[in-house]
Amino acid sequence: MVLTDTADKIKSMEIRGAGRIARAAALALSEHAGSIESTDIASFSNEMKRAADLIAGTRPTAVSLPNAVNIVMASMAQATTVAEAKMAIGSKAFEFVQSSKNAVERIGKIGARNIRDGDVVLTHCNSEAALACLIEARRSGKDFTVFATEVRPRNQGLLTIRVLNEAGIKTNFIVDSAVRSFINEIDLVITGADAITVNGAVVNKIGTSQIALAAHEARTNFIVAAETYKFAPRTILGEQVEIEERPASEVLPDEMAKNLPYVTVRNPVFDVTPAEYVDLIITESGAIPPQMAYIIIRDYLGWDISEFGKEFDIDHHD
Ligand code: RUB
Repeated sequence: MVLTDTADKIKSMEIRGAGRIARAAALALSEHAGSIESTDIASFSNEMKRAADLIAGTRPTAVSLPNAVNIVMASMAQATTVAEAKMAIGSKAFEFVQSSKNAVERIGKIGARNIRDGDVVLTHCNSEAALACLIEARRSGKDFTVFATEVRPRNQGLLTIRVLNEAGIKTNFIVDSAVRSFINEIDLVITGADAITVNGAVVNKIGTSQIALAAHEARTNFIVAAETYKFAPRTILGEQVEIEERPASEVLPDEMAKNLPYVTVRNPVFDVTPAEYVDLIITESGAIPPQMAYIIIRDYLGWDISEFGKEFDIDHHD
């Protein structure tokens, strides 16, 4: 079953990275819609709501996931028959996947302009959007060097160095704790994002905020490459982005942990970088300062402050 299979793959991180997760979720919903046999629109939409909740609940931090689910689910709002609903969901999911891929490509083009010949660029984790900027800069003939971190405990840095190597980009691979030792050699830091809040804070792989702090201290530019569907509309309502904490066994093997009864492993896998440490956010709609995050949420995701009213049933008086 595609839905549960995709949900399991997202949970186990076989499918990972905020953009890939969002695209996989959209496609899984579309395939699930196609597999529903009922011709009753009410039971069809109940089943789709169950599917949407299941897939949206697989990982809590990447806001691209609920955003993709909401975009796909909203497409069936006007459908009066199951056939119409299936058609709407299928074409919206396809459109989302296409626009997501186009967004990454566009971000690459915009982001590459920030990389100069001879630069030394540091990246953390494995972000398609950040890598798109590096690959496009290389493709356009720029000669630069990258530092890529290891990314404990899941070693996403190994994925990154393979991609960089394939693109013929000279890369130094370092352990996460070596960042500050090298920061004075770095001209630019570029990372991806799992979520961007209304106040421009960037939620990304654990360790990102330490890197941003080191970059800030060294006056090194720190830029973030993120599609507009990574912006978190519900932060307008004061909601926090939940930081996922994954199993202790990712950090310390169970057989070692069981002999250390006083030791508790903590494994938060994302952290929050405040807007003050972010110089620029590259989206497919252009490069913006983090302080403009609200504009993206309002103009590109269609969420306005007036949503407050709807959410809390507040009467608006003119
Ligand atoms: C991945 C991660 C990436 C963002 C952006 O974490 O933090 O930097 O998701 O990636 P995980 P992309 O490996 O835990 O999913 O630009 O590919 O969407």
